Amino acid sequence: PRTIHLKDYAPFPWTIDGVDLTFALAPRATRATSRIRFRPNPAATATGPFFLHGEDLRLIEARIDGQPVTPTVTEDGLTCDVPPGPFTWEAVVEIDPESNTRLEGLYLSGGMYCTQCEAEGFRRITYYPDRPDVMATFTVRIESALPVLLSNGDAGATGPGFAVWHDPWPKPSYLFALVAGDLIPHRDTFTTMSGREVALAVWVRPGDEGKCAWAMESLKASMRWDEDTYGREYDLSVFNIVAVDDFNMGAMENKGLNVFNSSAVLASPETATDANYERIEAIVAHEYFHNWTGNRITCRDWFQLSLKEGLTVFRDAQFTGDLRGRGVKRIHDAAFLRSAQFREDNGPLAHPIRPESFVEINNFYTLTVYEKGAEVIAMLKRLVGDDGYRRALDLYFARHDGQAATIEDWLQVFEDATGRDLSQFKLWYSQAGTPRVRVEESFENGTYRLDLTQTLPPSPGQPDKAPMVIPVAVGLLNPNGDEVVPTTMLELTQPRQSFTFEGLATRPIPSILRDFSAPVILERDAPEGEAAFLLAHDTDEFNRWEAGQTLARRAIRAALDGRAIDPAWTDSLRAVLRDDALDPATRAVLLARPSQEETAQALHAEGRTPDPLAIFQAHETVDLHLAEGLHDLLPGLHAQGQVPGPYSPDPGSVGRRSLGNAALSLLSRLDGGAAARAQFAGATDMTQTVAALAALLAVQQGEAELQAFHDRWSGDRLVMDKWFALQVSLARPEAAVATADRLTGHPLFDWKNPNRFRSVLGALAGNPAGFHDPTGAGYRLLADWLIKLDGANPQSAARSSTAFSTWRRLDDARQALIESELRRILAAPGLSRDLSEMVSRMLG
Ligand code: BAL
Ligand code: ZN
Repeated sequence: PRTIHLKDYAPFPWTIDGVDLTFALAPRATRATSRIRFRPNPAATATGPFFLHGEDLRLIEARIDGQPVTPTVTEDGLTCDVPPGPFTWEAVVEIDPESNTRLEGLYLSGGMYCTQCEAEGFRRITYYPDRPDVMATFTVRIESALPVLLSNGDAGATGPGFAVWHDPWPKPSYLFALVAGDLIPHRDTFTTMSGREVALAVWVRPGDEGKCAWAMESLKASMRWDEDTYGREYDLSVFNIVAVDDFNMGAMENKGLNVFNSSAVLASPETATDANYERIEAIVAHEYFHNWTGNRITCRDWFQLSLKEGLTVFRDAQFTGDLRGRGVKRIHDAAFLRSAQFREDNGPLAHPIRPESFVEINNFYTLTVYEKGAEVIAMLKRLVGDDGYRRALDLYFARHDGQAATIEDWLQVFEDATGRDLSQFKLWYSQAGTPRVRVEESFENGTYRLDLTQTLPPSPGQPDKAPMVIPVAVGLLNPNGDEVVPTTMLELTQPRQSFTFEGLATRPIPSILRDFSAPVILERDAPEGEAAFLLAHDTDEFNRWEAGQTLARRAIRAALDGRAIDPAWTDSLRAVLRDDALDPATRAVLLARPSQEETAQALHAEGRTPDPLAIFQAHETVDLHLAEGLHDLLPGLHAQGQVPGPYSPDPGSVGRRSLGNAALSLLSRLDGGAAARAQFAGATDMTQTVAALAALLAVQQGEAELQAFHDRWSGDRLVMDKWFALQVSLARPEAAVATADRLTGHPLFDWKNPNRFRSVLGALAGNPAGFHDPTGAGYRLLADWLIKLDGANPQSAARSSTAFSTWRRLDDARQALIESELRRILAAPGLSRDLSEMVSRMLG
């Protein structure tokens, strides 16, 4: 397969004045007729043959300016002789949605037609220059007897058996969408800031119509927020969301017609947890925000993916922070980044936010492009300030509306709006890996000095790195707990740099990297007692939590090394947990300890070989220690989670339940599961049910509850995903592989459904001690399933293969076992470009 390089970018030699598409839908033979008006692109730097992408299409006929032509058709497209001036291209192709198990292009899910075109699915629908810098207006006619026929833009003519849609906004093909089916709408309206009324609808399969209200609320909140916060108004008369059961991603921002994985839409108190409600709210917002950051301004090429994804993740995080509390949102995001994106950085899949090359772009929809991409924007905002950020964004929308832009364009608006030179900052986009910042300090004659040293470890293809711009937010506290120096932004730009604070009466206690001001690893030998002090006194919510994490890390390390755990941890936690002035959500995150993955990374960084089983056992020891140390508080904290009245996903109620359930999970380590069993029996919503079941499974209880859950919910697809996932992710190390293997034989295990596949095989990868079973049985099971899934859905198979990505940090025996599985996958006949690129990169 061919490698695509950023440096080879060249504009398409033609531009498009308009696209007309007609679809005659049929499960095995859909006819797509295209009529595309091309003219030479005045901005083209070179001419070339007229090449249109196309895959798995049957070309019936083609015409240029009405005359039949015979293009040269290859596996990935066609070429054709064309006139030198403007011309109209027409083609009729036949496609087979029913056999499309890749879920890219036009396919059938549960009897409905739907599409997924990002990144390169449109070429499976018709011949087209399927690249994001070719933008055009589309008119779409759908012919089908199905009752609901949807496409992008505003509705046009409609009649028995057909509907026409016109999208007035030029867009790249990856934002095209079509949906046809027997669907029920949940409708509402939204009046925009300039007084235009927009018809909103969430479309679902019959039976799901009672589960749409939350997605609709989230949509309206997003539309209002983007007006209030960024001055961005919606620009069509309709906005449709459709829920689809079989979907590779979470959702897709097609212009005016967002298509969603049903797990990111459907919610009712009985079937969805608080976490599901929060995820729906965030994804609805994310896709809606793409209307400006992604659709109105799109990407010049796929190397610029973070231009829209990093920015849109940043925007959805701001939105969630505004609605649900900034501190806790920041803590959740940082914890996620550390365990998931730092993990990506910790092995052969490490790559820059803007990669230089790829074989299959689907493999770069990664945590680095998305989450680290958002962190980089958060740093930019810290460096230029809130006003500078707003000016830069206003300029970005004004200057680039209607364009396909680059990271250079993005940074240029910041330079122009703020006068700041961002040439060094730009390294965040090109250098891979997680920087480490070492902190040393001294205090003399009233002057406190911080010496910061930055290093960036080598990553694939990048042995040597240049120093980055790292904003380090610091505050200083007096030993009595008062803040003597409020949060100050230090800008680390050199390999080593000193910062001084003068005129201090006593040696201060530093609070460093407040609000997780940069996505780095801080290295510091903190004096005894400092973390406990900060846990009690820090005014920064993130660093207060971080102090608790530092104590938890020490406890885990003591357990790993067979030492006694310092009681200072539970002692200082007791004080904050008893503080009723502290909101429950904050207290809940204080009860969570670092993930097993974080512990593995920390050991690896010290040159030790992480043993997944030993790490699991150490975390178990620490959980038991925490439960015992807090035993008298746990029933009271658990009781706070019983929120009276009907279920509501408001932040206050969610916070209370998260505290109650964090306490329940510890309590079950002491009471044999009694409280969890009682909660399960009395629960009236899915949050309380799942928390109780999880608490039971974590202590090897809950057989009867698992069966009851199955019997109650076997008809609900999304709820059953939880049933599958819980058992696998909470299985004891020695039982996890067998559990996963057994569940793949369950009659409801539909492996071609990405959600269901992940609920078993993804959950196995999420149970490190189980997956890394020393016999290699977990590796074998996953490899078998990846090979099988690859034949049907390469994109999902490639994504699931990341379970192996940290293999090089394991012991020799495990490395040998994984290497032989990776080689077995690579040798599988007919392996996809997607999976072969991933496995090749992992083998290095
Ligand atoms: N653009 C792919 C799905 C998402 O990031 O919204
Ligand atoms: Zn996105």
